[in-house]
Amino acid sequence: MIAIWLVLSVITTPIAALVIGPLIPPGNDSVQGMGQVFDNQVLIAVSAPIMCFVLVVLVYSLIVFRQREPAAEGLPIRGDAQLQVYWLVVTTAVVLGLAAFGTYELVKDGAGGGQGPSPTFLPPNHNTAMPVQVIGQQWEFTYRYPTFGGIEIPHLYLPANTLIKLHVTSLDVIHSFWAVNLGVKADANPGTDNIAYVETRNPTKIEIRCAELCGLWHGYMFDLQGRVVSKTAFEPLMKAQQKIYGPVSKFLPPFATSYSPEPTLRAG
Ligand SMILES: [Cu+2]
Repeated sequence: MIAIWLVLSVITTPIAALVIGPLIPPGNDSVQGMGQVFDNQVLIAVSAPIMCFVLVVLVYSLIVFRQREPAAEGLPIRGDAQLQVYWLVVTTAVVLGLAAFGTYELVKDGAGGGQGPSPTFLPPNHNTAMPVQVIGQQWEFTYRYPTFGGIEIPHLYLPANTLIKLHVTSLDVIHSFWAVNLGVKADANPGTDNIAYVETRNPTKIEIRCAELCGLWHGYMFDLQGRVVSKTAFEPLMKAQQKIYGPVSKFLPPFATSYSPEPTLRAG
């Protein structure tokens, strides 16, 4: 049984890690996304031998312990001290090992999730990050750029190979900002500045969806027109956006970390 398990594991583990792992979202469009793909590869590589073991035991039991005559039973394993020790040692090692690995991966450079208004785990060079505010409301996200005159625009545009500091907030109910292929998912809470870091890579489309059931048209709260563009194309693109959306900026509240639709409650 162990021989069959070893052979199966040696065959399936590299296939799982190197072929199936990279097919699992989010893909490699951001540094955080790459980190998630790597994590998936590690998890699926660890899972493959466990899955093989379960299947081998199942098939072995079906064949060897099949009841041929009345009252025939398989080997009793209850009270088998050696088996219990193996079981405890292996499962403890796998679970604690993955917990340590997962914690390190989360802490390393931000795993693409929001960390609240004062993030504990900062990516290197976080001081150089470009701030972009994501504002959720029923039923769309808009994006505000404090470094481009505080304009607010309907699609997310980001420069390539740049660390972005996303300030995610909401005007009404709880939404969740999910930039699918960038590996970012951060809750958008009213009155809260939820910060998530993401480092873009090559120019690409951005798929954005709301990931929190937020009302009647939640299912339509998506946008496929966001773009990561080259650094040289980004400045002219934003200048053009400023031309279009700049004139209405005077009707917006001043840029703040969060907003209230109720003017008397409006946070500075
Ligand atoms: Cu929503």
